[in-house]
Amino acid sequence: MKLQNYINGQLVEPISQNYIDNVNPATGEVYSYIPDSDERDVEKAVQAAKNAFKLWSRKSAQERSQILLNIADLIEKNLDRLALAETNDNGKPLKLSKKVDIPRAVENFRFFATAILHFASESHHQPHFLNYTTRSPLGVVGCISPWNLPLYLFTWKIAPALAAGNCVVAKPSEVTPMTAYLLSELCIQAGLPAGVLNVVHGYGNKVGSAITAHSDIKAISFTGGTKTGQEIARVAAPMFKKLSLELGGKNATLVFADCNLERTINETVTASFANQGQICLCGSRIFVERSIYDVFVEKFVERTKKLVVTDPLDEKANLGAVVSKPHYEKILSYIQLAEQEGGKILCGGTTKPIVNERCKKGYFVYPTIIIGLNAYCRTNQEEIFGPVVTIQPFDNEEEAIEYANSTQYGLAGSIWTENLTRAHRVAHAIESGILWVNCWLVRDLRTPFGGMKQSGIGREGGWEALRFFTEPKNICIQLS
Ligand code: TXE
Repeated sequence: MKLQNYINGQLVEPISQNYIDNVNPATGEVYSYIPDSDERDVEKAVQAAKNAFKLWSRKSAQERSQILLNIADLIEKNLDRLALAETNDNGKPLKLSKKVDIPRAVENFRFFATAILHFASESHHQPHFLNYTTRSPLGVVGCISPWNLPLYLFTWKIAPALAAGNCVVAKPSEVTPMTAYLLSELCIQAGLPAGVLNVVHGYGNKVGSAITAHSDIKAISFTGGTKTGQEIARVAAPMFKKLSLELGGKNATLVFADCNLERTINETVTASFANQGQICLCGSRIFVERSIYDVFVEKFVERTKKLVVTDPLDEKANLGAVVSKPHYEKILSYIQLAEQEGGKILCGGTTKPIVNERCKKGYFVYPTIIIGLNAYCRTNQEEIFGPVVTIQPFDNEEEAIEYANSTQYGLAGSIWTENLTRAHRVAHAIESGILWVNCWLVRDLRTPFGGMKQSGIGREGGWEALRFFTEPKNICIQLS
């Protein structure tokens, strides 16, 4: 199967006529081909988006909302097909695609399709003057998304951009392009006018960089690696583009002796290994108060060993394959590094799980738990982005906070304690954009989402997203 770009309302071949192999990571087999597009395809997409902007930006919020709701309905109708496509592309368990990824894509469209109906701007009164602020769409914007939550994160960007009246040139990850392609088909069915959304497939250093560098693209919303984010900022900042960068993380899980231990074990195992640990919010460094360290480690290992790593199509799978061969190799290299740094592997490691005949060439990694490392070694400082966690003891709250804040990242974290005062105190002290207390990955789409330090700039979600995708203009009128 050959995927196509979606430009000016049409599904089209890349100008180069070249294609990239698309591999199913659970089987290691090539199963489709992705357009190897370049700056010429991006140029066509930008021109289409510029033309469409005149019409789309003048539509009422209700009209735009209705079309986005149509898209949401079509994603919902095609849930099974999209979930299977996501799993074949990404390696994640099918039940996860069905329960989380595709429903969230529906929610993203519904949330922003309705949010725009309530989006209002401010006015500020002075004795003889009235200020009012308008918020207009920016024009053409670029959305670049990663492979870990493909349709989920793709729609998290394009839905607010479109709702606010922008036209979009979007690039899904070349590692997981399938559901963005299927979405293009659904957008045509939903009656999205030609050119409003354009999806250009291909490599980051060709398509992604052409989007970033294009002078008619007014803003870039990006999720991906910190290095890529730096490169995008380097090119876009001198052009004064608006930037929203959601980058890597090395999130801390802080477990205090006064936590509800059973619940904490249950939830922190999920926080460690969900989606094979390939969620930017996963807790990859666990710090446990020394008095419960041994019992925590024992129970955590026991629970982790019950997780089933198998064919993602199997209902029993808790973990499927990791996303690609290079990523598989990266994860294994970090497990080896951890051993070189003096870490002790309590379960998992570099041994390849035997899955089944279909998946004998797939990229599977057992959930891996490492102890015996200090908080400052490379294993505990660099983002691994796989099913690998470390566990370390701490002696007091100050030490726990210091460890949590010791990395260059500041995306998310979780705190486990029954002491409410401590929960607030520690949450305030941690340098992260998102903190959960006695829970993990509870998402309310109205809340600001994003990180500090090297985890990025800007926030997504709710009004933050709609403000990002609009330009405010203040008008001041003399009243008397
Ligand atoms: O991401 P890239 P990669 C982290 C994770 C992972 C590492 C690298 O640690 O191991 O990043 O992953 C596009 N200009 N995260 O290499 O390359 C690319 O085509 C413009 C964290 O896969 O950043 C894709 O569409 N775009 C993370 C998108 O950027 C460029 C999720 C992300 O890919 C580009 C994924 C360029 N020069 C990885 N180069 C999270 N925050 O959730 C690449 N791209």
